[in-house]
Amino acid sequence: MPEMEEPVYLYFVGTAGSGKSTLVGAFGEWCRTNGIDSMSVNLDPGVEGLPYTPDVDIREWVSLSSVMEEYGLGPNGAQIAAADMLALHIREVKEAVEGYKVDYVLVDTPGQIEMFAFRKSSTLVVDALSPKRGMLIYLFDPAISARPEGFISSLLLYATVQSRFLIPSYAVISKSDLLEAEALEEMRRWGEDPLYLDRALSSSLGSMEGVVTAELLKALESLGICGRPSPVSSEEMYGMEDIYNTVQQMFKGGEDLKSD
Ligand SMILES: Nc1nc2c(ncn2[C@@H]2O[C@H](COP(=O)(O)OP(=O)(O)O)[C@@H](O)[C@H]2O)c(=O)[nH]1
Ligand SMILES: [Mg+2]
Repeated sequence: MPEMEEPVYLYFVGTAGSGKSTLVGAFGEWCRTNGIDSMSVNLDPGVEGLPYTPDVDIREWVSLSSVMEEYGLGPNGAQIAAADMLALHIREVKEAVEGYKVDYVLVDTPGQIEMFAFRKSSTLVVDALSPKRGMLIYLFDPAISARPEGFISSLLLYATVQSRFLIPSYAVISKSDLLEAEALEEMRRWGEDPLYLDRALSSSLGSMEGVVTAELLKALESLGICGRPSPVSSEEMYGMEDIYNTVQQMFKGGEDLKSD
């Protein structure tokens, strides 16, 4: 029997409310419709009410309410403690995932991005789950990023997660159904061309900020941090194919999506 190839892990990352959980559900649905084997993993110990039913759920091992109770912490402290405790159970998570034998593992990361982006535990998690076959799907939330100053903040967070995880990444604009075509095109161009973003920024801010951000944006441009983000909508179910095709190109593991 040929050896099963390790699955590809997709980590959905973005600011709170950017649509990670909804996209994990919608992308899983899209995979089912297209005959692609995937499963979902919830890594948010504090979430209440997910828009999908996770196949593997960190809350089975770490729950926010029991961390609060056990350590006498408030919700903020408990979030941090729970995010760190997650790493202690990552072997159990991995074993549970391996029981499914799928090609793609869709990982829903903690609601608050700093729990994932800034903590050592999450690099341990990514290393343990997918040392070679992992990819970040970064969500730009129109609620924040439709304005140039919000886009920059989100772009810097994206640069942060990229430098921390050192696995391939792909940027999307989530909830694209909420945007007018023109606004969407503007955001896509900002991602593609940071100097164009700088121009948009200087017309909306004063000149002082402009000096610092212009230098920053030049650096981001030469590092090739973003590229042109793809529009995605979980609500209207589009953009899933772009994500899939990008992952395919990166790992060439599974089957190509058949076009008919
Ligand atoms: N219009 C629209 N709303 C969305 C979409 N995806 C998510 N949302 C809404 O955005 C909010 C936050 O979504 P959620 O998936 O919980 O975000 P998370 O915190 O990143 O996991 C919810 O109210 C969702 O219904 C989308 O594609 N279109
Ligand atoms: Mg969520």
